[in-house]
Amino acid sequence: MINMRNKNKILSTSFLIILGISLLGLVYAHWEATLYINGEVESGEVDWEFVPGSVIHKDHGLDWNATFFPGKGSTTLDKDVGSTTTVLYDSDGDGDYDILNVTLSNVYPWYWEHIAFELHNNGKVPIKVWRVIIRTASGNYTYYEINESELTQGEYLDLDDDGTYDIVLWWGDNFGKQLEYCESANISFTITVLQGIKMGTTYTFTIEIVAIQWNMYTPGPPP
Ligand SMILES: [Ca+2]
Ligand SMILES: [Ca+2]
Ligand SMILES: [Ca+2]
Ligand SMILES: [Ca+2]
Repeated sequence: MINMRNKNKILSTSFLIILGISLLGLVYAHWEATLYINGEVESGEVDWEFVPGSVIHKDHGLDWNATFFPGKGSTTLDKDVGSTTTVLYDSDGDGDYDILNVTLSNVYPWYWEHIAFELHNNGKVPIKVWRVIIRTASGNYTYYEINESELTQGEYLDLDDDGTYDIVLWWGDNFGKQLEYCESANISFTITVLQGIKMGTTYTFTIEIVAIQWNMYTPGPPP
């Protein structure tokens, strides 16, 4: 049995808790509004870059080989036939690197590579990693796109535009990850060479990351 006195006590405690939650809500709403306004005001300063010197990959000698499932685990072999090189470019001349160029030389079916880099927010507002654009460097510059909704499957790429897929690229996570001003994120992807590759050939493609102001992010396919 709850007597009247205790009941009043319970009621007043509940009231205080509800008041507290409401105040928290108000503070939170205000904080959100402030961030949003700042984001809007400074929306012209959304920028990001590949961190110079941050690009790393596995094959610096003996080749790696995908076993059984593309992108899932690998073992090293005792031969050095294929090789990978990466170069960063500043395509718009604003002083930061925005394109990662990947070249695969003399690779063969099930050759495997893992490439990682750091992405840095060098703009003024928080950003989120939105999508990845891959372009083949052959005549057609075929355009592929990966976003958060496609993370569960590999992206098959026809690097020489001959109608046969040459590699499958598995992108690591970090879509939708928020980067505050000056923050960086590690991002990586794997490459598995497919049966359709032509032996003794060099294949090149480019990777561009597209980030977006934090409050404009949608996980689905970009419009
Ligand atoms: Ca830039
Ligand atoms: Ca090698
Ligand atoms: Ca640039
Ligand atoms: Ca091909």
